[in-house]
Amino acid sequence: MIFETISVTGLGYIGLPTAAAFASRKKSVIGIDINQQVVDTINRGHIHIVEPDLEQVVQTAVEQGYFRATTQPVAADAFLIAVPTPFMDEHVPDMSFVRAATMALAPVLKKGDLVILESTSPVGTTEQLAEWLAAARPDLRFPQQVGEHSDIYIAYCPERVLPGNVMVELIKNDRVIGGMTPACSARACALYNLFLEGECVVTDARTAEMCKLTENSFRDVNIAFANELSLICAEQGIDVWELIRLANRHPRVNILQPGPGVGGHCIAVDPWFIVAQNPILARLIRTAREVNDSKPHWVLRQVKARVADCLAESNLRASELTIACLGLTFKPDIDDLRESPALEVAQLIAHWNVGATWVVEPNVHTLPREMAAKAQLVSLEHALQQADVLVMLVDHKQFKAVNGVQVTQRWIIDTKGVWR
Ligand code: SAJ
Repeated sequence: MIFETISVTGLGYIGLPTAAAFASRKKSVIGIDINQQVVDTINRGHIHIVEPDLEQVVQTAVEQGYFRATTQPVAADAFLIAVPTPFMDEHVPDMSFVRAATMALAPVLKKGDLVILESTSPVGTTEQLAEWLAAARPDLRFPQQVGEHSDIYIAYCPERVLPGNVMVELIKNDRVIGGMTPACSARACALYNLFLEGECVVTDARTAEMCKLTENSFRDVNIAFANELSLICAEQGIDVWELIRLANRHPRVNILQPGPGVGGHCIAVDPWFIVAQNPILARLIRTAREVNDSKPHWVLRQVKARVADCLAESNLRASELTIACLGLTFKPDIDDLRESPALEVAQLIAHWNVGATWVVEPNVHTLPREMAAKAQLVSLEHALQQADVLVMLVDHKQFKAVNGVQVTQRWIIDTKGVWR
């Protein structure tokens, strides 16, 4: 099983680091992306996302000729698909990017090639992908037709890397390998073992698909527990962070941290894939999503209550008031705004239209379009000196570095317990 050329479709938060990891092992890697700007950036040795240590690996791989990007698939020995799988209305998964990526590579497939789906997908997607390919290439034999003797090997191998620590976790984490046949799994293991230090754990494609959804649903349910506790504690006059710290001293209790909600393209999305396929059975998973999704609105109600206190206790008029939102990204020390509850809270505040809304976000240089007309990006120093109300939304390192004692504002809504 020699993989001379490896193709990676989708050069985003997962595809780009994965392509770079193969290229760093001196494999010829072709990255495919529909976005010409992304392709051009990468071919100049730069990256379009923020991820520690990634740019250096990409730059070296491009300079040494192991990695190039293009918009059209070309022949390769292994094809990885790492395109987005968002959801549409009613939280139904949108598989159109997976389908488009699959159909685009179909014409360049040849006997002996390996196709791996990495995108988070509902159970059964890998079998569906195999059907799409079989329909497009009747000249080739696929696993669902001939089992072990197929011309094309197909597997589902989900990524499980944590944004912000991708270059470490990509190499170190164990990898679930769900081949359509044992031969497919063996090929996929051989491919990942080019850079993997963790173990390849082999299963079938459907279990691997469910495993990915399960991991993120587990985390979502556990964060929902923390978020529900934070609502209850606010009502009971209890410091939720103190409570969790104490409860976690029990040897079998490990409660996660509350926040403004749950964001990112994974945990806020993937559990819905289980709910969409199992609407009657997935009660806890659905409720966890609802608890986490409703948290930004609860935060807004807290902000409104504090602002009412502020107006009652100061000489300010509502129009003179300044509310500073600290953080917009979906978690600390990244630039990713996808499904960000912090962004949602800031938008709700800005559209509430009381006084001025300021935003402090050290990882973003311009406000997203939907906020630009309603809010203003300011420095942390400026917000700390001038704002009337502070809303802590993301525990960025710059915010944690501020000593809470130096914060003079009386009206603070701290969703992350940073300045307790
Ligand atoms: N969050 C909390 N409280 C916590 C932990 C997280 O409110 O105690 C929030 C974060 O602020 C963020 C959201 O949850 O808004 C998700 O952040 P995260 O750090 O839990 O996860 P992601 O989305 O960055 O990455 C997850 C990881 N999955 C698990 O930990 C089970 C990662 O391993 C997956 O590879 C990734 O999803 C993915 O791509 O699916």
